[in-house]
Amino acid sequence: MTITTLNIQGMTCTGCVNSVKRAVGSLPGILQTQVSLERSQVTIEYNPAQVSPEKLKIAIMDAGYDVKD
Ligand code: 9UX
Repeated sequence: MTITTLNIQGMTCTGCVNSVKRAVGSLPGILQTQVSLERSQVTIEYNPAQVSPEKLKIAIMDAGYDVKD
């Protein structure tokens, strides 16, 4: 398994946190998702055979948030 942390722009309330969690959680191969509103970060544990950082990024951007590299 692999863990990555992405920096998110545009999360302003706990509703946003839940939206990001839901968007990431809808992908295959996600084991655990932790979102920090304070740090504007999401930490995701995933199976690299099933999902890639690029797919994680696209899912978050589709949900309406920006991902900073
Ligand atoms: Mo809170 Mo975020 O009302 O997209 S859900 S601002």
